[in-house]
Amino acid sequence: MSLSTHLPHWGWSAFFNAQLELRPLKEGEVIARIINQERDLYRIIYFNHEDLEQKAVAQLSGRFRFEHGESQLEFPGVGDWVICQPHSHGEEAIIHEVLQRRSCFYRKEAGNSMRAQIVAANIDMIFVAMSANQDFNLKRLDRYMSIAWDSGASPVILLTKADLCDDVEPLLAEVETHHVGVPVHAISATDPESIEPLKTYLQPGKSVVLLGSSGVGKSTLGNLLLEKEQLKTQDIRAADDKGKHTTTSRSLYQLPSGALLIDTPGMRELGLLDHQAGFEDLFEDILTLSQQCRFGDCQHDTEPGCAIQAALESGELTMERWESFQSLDRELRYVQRKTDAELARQERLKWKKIQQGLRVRLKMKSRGEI
Ligand SMILES: Nc1nc2c(ncn2[C@@H]2O[C@H](COP(=O)(O)OP(=O)(O)OP(=O)(O)O)[C@@H](O)[C@H]2O)c(=O)[nH]1
Ligand SMILES: [Mg+2]
Ligand SMILES: [Zn+2]
Repeated sequence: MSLSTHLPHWGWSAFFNAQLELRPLKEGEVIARIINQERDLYRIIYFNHEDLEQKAVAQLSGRFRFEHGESQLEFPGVGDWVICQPHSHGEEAIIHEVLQRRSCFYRKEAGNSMRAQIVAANIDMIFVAMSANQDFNLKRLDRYMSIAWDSGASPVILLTKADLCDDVEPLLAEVETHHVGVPVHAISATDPESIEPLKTYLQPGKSVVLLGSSGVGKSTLGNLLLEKEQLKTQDIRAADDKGKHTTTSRSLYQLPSGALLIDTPGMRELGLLDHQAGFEDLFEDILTLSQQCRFGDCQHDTEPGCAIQAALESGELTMERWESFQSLDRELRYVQRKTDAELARQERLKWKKIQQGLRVRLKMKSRGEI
């Protein structure tokens, strides 16, 4: 079966094509890309037998759920390429397989440490957005940058709302020295020219994801790049309401430039990462103190030169505060360990599956079956 020549416009590449040698399409199956996800409902794009672009609502097959029920990271997310089977009328489909990802990032669920969920898959570039107003915070940027580096895609830092900052130059310089080699741009929705430099990243078939805290202007930028008001943005009146975020699900859009853009909801939705962020801000004094301990791996117990013990003695740090830090810290470490173990297990499973596939192929080859 020959594939649609339009697939590369949605980001299809040789990397995915090669996977079809191991798992060829069966009768009636098509290649599709996930363009939106809301819980277990997926919206997909594919090309029908007349090679026309078709959107459909898709669900995972029972067999897929059964086989991958334990490992959330194997479930599809926005940007994933899947093998699916459309129903006869074409507007609904069943997802059978998720192709191996070239890059991805996931969120850990706060309440349930064993669960992690794909935020965006198969992305080439991450626009890490942080506003240049009073919300500017280098530590938070660091956290987003570590998600970005882990994903396998290349980050670009955007200082948004530059119009709300008297002088953006010092911030630019600070970010540049902190993240050497990462492109940094100051942009403002009120100044279309500030968006122009971003267009060099928006090459046809390349996928870009917008990442950053709620309210930094991701969807506003998305609309400017889409050249139309397609994404819902926060009401001006609601701008002080930090409790809610405007974008509630992740979606992929085709830009006029031919690039693909994924908009994501803000930080709160990023689960545990957010908790850790809040934690670090909450106990900034203690984290600063602990950097002053003589030994880098100080347990803040009986070590000589411990800045925490000294602060407890002098009264600078109360015992109550130190204890609440310790209990939260223990909890977070525990959650982190559990999640890491689960992720490692899923990674091993994935490689096992790939190896098994190869073994089957070799066997078939030796028997002259392929
Ligand atoms: N002054 C100024 N306001 C901006 C700019 N960009 C966005 N805003 C405003 O900031 C608010 C939040 O913008 P959104 O685009 O909805 O933010 P978001 O990052 O998509 O937020 P979530 O969807 O909640 O994650 C809106 O009221 C925008 O009008 C900018 O460059 N300058
Ligand atoms: Mg938004
Ligand atoms: Zn110490």
